[in-house]
Amino acid sequence: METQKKRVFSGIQPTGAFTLGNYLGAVRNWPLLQDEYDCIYCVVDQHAITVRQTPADLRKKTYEAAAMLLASGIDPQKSLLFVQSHVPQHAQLSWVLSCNAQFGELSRMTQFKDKSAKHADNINTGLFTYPVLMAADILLYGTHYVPVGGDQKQHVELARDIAQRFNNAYSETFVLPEPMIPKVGARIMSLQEPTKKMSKSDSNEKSFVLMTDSADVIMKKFKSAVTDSDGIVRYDVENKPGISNLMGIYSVMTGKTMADIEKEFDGQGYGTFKTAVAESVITALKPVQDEYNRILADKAYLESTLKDGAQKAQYVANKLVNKVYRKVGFAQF
Ligand code: ATP
Ligand code: LTN
Repeated sequence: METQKKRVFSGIQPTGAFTLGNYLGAVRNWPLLQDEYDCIYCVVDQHAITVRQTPADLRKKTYEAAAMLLASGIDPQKSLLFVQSHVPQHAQLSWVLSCNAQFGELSRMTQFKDKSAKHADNINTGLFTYPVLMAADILLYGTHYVPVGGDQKQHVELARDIAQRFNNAYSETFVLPEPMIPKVGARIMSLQEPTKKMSKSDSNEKSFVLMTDSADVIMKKFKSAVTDSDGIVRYDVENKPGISNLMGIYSVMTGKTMADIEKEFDGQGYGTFKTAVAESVITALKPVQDEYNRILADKAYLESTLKDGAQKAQYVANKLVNKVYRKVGFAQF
């Protein structure tokens, strides 16, 4: 008998071009799971409006995000790819889950604290209940594993807590999800302040590499990356955060271990090392960028892929929402 594949679900916000952090921490790993797992990937536009967006821009970025996921290797024959707002069951389940999530636990979420400090003029309730919608995304599809960067671990654990609480209150309904975090690349740091996470919303453009940056720009950004003054390529996150971050990037790109990298650049200056890191990134991104430009130009293909994905997702999600509605006691005719 064929055993059923385990479910994988992940999402990314269409809030701008993806950074190298998004790629190495999350997106790059998603296609690698397609054969072993039953994968669902989602462009989470409803999450994006927790921060003020320009409507025309959000629409454009939604297409761009989907094109970048396809260009990175997500194959719609193997995985489902769709836009969150096209599957209304996410918002439906989110309401029920919000009645099973505690104010206190949401108040402890690091991302909420960070984002409300950053957007002090717009601390809307959506920003606060963001992790509940994320729990709905995950729990709707009976997800076992959620491939994300290290910063999202807390949110996946919260989804698990909410699921367990619901199961205890109403009987077994949700699968308890687990985060799937890469060993290397889970937390790519800013190139300018290597103790801070690389983030696309950073005001200093030199702090991040975008997946759409040209080879010249990537080279320049790596060359101006902040390091230290001892001139030795050695992995030591505490004392050499800049060099260690570059080594992490180079390690994911080349598959080399930290020891290999230390040996390779023994006795050489940071200039040579930075050039090698930049080249490894340029080489890895080139085919993705070419494919991205090709797919983005083919709007009909993009739309039909997303439409098909949404239809299939709705079918799965609808069954779960019906089940949840029944369990909580909503009258159904
Ligand atoms: P922002 O920086 O604007 O808050 P973001 O870059 O974190 O947004 P998301 O859409 O929230 O973008 O994240 C998508 C995925 O990328 C998540 O799985 C997240 O964990 C991962 N990710 C984001 N930044 C990094 C990073 N610096 N290193 C590793 N993974 C990251
Ligand atoms: N919160 C995530 C994006 C996200 C997500 C999800 C990730 C929304 N829903 C479901 C995994 C599963 C973020 O900020 N990176």
